[in-house]
Amino acid sequence: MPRDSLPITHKLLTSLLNVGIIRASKSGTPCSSALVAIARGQSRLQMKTRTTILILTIATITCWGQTNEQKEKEDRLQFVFDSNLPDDLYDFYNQEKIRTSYKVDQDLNPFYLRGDFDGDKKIDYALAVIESTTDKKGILIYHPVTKKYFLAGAGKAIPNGHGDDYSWMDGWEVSDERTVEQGVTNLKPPKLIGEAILIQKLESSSGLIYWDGKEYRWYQQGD
Ligand SMILES: [Ca+2]
Repeated sequence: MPRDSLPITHKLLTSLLNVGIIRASKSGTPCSSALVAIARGQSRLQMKTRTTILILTIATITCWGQTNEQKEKEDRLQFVFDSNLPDDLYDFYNQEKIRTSYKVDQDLNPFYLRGDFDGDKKIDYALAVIESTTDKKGILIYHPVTKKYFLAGAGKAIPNGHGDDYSWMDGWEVSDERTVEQGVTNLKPPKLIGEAILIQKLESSSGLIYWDGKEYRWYQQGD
């Protein structure tokens, strides 16, 4: 078996379970119960990737009739987003308290960024999210080394920022600036420790979200 096939299989199956494409009902059909067991790592079956894909296809077709058209569409979209998350970010986001509190913002492209935001030379992630209870948009920044996460927007206002809802945001990227120029306010530009995240409202304003050693802060750039 290829070295990576089991973790990938596990991730795919967990995604399907999470979005309800495969249903683990109490009575359980033979296909669903077997898949649930495999997904939870309890099965001793040594399945090859091709076999898994075949079973997934059959299970998807078999279970498809259980959902209505709208639900199918949402589940499929969620599955696509889940499947495209890097493993570290996927494991973080799939913690129940995170997943139930924040939806992935599917209106933003890309929907996550990777960079060294805290300057420790290890990869961090920023995920575009919507706070489930308020529909406020923002960013969830995750440091895999310490397993800590930080919010900007989505219900949390960071220092010098634009409030706790980034619904106006329509573009973002990892900034390539190493030295920050004076912005439109009197605030002195920060000395960057890590990579900053450039947030834009297209043809309008822009700002940087940067790590100051303790927390993330905003620095306004354009109007
Ligand atoms: Ca880092």
